[in-house]
Amino acid sequence: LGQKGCIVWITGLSGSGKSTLACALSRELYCRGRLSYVLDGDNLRHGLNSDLGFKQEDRAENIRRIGEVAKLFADAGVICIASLISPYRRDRDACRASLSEGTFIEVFMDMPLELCEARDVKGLYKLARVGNIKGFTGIDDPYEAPLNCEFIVSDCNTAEGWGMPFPSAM
Ligand code: GGZ
Repeated sequence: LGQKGCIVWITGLSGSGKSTLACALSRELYCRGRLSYVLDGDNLRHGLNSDLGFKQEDRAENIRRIGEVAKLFADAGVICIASLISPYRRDRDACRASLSEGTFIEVFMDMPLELCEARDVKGLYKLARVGNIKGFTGIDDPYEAPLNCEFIVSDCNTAEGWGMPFPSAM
C-alpha cells in the first residue's frame, strides 16, 4: 500500500524476449514486495482485443486500449508491465504523452531480426517468409525502434543465450 504506480512498456519484435522479460520483472518485483501486473499483447488479443487484427489502425487501437488499461492499473498504484510489439513510435508516444513525467518507462528489446527469426518459437517467421502470414512485423511490416527510451536491452548475443533467467541486477 502507498506505492506509486507506473507503466513499464516493453516494445520489440516478435520473439525478442518481451514476455520473458515481463515475467521475470514481475517475479523480481514480487520478491521485493511490489505489486505488479503484466498486460501481454498476445494474451489480450484473445479477450479485450479479440476484434483487432494487424493492420496499422488495428495495432494503433490495440496499443491505445492497452495503454488505457495500463493507466488504470498505474492509478491504482500497481506497476503495470505492458508487453507488446507496438511497432509504431507515434502510438507509443501518444501513451507516454498522456501520462505525467516519469510514469511511462519504455524498454526496447534491441534484438536483431535474424536472432528473433532463428528462435522462431511459434514458427510464425517461417510462415511469414513463405507468405502464409501477411504483414508480419519485421518481414513485410515496419518496426520503428524508440529514439528516446528509458532502457535498451541488447545484451543478448546468441539466440540460445536469450530466454534465460533475467540478471538479478535489474
Ligand atoms: C506481428 C503477429 C502477427 C503479425 C500474429 N505481426 O510472438 P508472438 O506472435 O506471440 O507475439 C506476436 C503477437 C503480436 O501481438 P501484439 O499485440 O504484441 O502486436 S501489436 O503491438 O503490433 O499490436 C505474434 C503474433 O501476435 N502475430 N500475426 N502480422 N505479430
